[in-house]
Amino acid sequence: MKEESLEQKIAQLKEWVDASDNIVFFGGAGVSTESGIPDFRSPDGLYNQKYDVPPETLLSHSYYVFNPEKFFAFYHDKILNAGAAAKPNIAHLKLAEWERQGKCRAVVTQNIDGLHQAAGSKTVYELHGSVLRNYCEKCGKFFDLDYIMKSEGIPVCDACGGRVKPDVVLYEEGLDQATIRGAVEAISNADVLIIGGTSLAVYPAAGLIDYYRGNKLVLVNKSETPRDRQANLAIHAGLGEVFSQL
Ligand code: CNA
Repeated sequence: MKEESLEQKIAQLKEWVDASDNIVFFGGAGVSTESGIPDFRSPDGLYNQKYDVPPETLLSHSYYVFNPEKFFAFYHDKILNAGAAAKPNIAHLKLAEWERQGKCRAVVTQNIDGLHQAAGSKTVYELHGSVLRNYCEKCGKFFDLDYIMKSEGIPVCDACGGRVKPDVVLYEEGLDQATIRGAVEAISNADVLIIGGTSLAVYPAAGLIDYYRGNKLVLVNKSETPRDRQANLAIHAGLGEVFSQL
């Protein structure tokens, strides 16, 4: 059987989107690459740059605990500075518009950059937390991104001197249960599930798509993923190219 063209696939997606009032979007780092934030696994992503210590280790809980200076040097340089000037792109903006129109029920994201909320989305399940929130490990005081950006070395609480930890889920750490519950409920009740900009390699996050029960599972990703064959519609293209036609 001849495979449909990109135009035909986008037309099919547009038809499903136009007809639905219960779209859920599940996304990853590829959603923000067109805002200038590198992802992890693309050829120019963080994992393909050379480090003495692999990024999975640098961003792990034990590394954070035992090597905080090096952790924060990497975190500042590669995570915070990379996103400092980023603005929402067409995919973030379209999803927020669909929410305002009552079409998109939730965005479930593995991203930690806050760009969905910056675009105006309200129901966003941040599976891996957010760089915008930071808490003192000793007294729990909240600190915004600016505080961490301006800190040098290990950020410390101005009230008690405790170490301030980004509210980001590091490797070896568990996901927030309430966030998972919200995401599972949205995905299991969705009519159209659009998965975009994720290699679907990071668990347990990637496993949440198994809760989808419908027959309009759409995958929009530049490269192939282990779940392409499960999708009712798999589109291998950039999100900007696809979303600008919806
Ligand atoms: P990943 O493993 O780096 O995969 C990204 C996927 O997106 C790849 O398969 C790419 O082919 C694809 N892709 C890249 N650009 C585009 C584009 N413009 N259009 C369509 N597809 C594209 O990232 P995952 O999110 O799957 O991995 C999960 C990690 C990455 C999470 O823990 C995130 O916190 C973490 N991360 C987040 C950010 C961010 O918040 N912006 C940045 C880098 C990494």
